[in-house]
Amino acid sequence: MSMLARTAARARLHESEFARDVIAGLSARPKWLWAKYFYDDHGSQLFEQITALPEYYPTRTELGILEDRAAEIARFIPTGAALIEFGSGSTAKARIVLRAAAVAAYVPVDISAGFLASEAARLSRDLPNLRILPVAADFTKPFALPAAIRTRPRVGFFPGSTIGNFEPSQAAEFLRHAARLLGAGAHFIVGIDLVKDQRVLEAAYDDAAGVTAAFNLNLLRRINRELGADFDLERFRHKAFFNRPQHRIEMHLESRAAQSVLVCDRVVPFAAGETIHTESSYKYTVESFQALAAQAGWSPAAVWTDPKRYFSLHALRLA
Ligand code: SAH
Ligand code: AVI
Repeated sequence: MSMLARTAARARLHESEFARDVIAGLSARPKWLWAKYFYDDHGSQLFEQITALPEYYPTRTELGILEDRAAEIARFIPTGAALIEFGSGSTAKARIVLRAAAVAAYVPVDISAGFLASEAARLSRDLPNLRILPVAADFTKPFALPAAIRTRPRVGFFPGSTIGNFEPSQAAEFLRHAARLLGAGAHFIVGIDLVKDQRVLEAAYDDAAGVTAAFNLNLLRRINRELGADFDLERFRHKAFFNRPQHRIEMHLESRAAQSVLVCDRVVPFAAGETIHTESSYKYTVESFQALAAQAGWSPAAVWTDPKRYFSLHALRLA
C-alpha cells in the first residue's frame, strides 16, 4: 500500500462512528465512553465469563426466576408469536422461554455481530424446528425487524438488566422505541436488577479473579486495535463503586500516572488518578422501574422476584 493510500485508509478509520464517539468521550470532562463498545468478540466472551463468577449474582438469580416461573411467563406469549430479544448474548435465558412457550420465530438482536452469528448457529443446531432470524444492530438506533415476522404477534424480551446500562432518560426513550417496534397490545418481559446491600453490589463488579477488570480494560484494547491508539493497559486500573445517591454502580478506568495517549492522531492527556467513566449499571426498585416504564406507555402485568429480592422480572403490557 502506498503512503497516500495508507493515509487515506487511516483517515477513513478515524471518521467511523466508533472513532467519533471515542474522540467525543475522551475530549469531555469528565472523560467517558459508551458501554455498548465493550462488546467486540472478546468482550462478549469476557461477559460470558462474568456471568459464571461467584460474585456476579444477577445471571444465576434471573435464570432461577425464569426456570421457576417459565409456565407463568409463557402465558404472556401467544401461540405463533415472534420473540424479539434485545442484547441476546449467549441466548441462555431465551432457551428457557423457548422451551416453555409456543414461539414460531426468535429474533435475537445484538451489536456484537460475530458472537450473535455463532450463538444463533449454535441455537439452530439445538432447536432445528425454530425459525431463528438474527439481527446485528445497535438497539439504541432505529432498525427494521425481519419481514418474515410481519404478521406475527410480537413479544419483547430484555433480560440481564441491560436496560440498567442506560441513563434513566435513555431507558425511557428506549422503552418508547420498543413500544413502536412491538406494536399495540404487545407484551415485554424485562429483567431488572434491584437496589441491595452495597457490599454485594460492589463485589459483583470487582470480582476477586479480575474478570470484570479484564472486561473493562478490553475496551482500551479494542480502541488500540480498531483505531490504532496506543493505550498502555498496564497504566490503567479498573475501579467500580456504588454511587448511592444515583442508585448506580459506576465502572471507571483510572490512569495510574500522568500520561498522554495518541487516539486517532490526537493527543489525549490524563492526569494521575483521572478516570474514564465506562459504564453505569442502574439499580431500581420494583416500583421505580414500573414508574419509568409507565412514562413510555407500558403497564405492569406481572412481576416476579427471587426470595432474596435481588432481581426482578417484569411482564409489561402496552396500553
Ligand atoms: N441477555 C444476555 C446478555 C446480556 S449482556 C444476558 O442476560 O445474559 C448485554 C448484551 O447486550 C451483550 O450481548 C451486548 O452485545 C448487547 N448490547 C449492548 N449494547 C447494545 C446495543 N446498543 N445494541 C445491541 N446490543 C447491545
Ligand atoms: C450487561 N449488563 C447488564 C452488565 C451489568 O451488570 O451492568 C454488564 C456488566 N458490567 C460489568 N459486569 C457486568
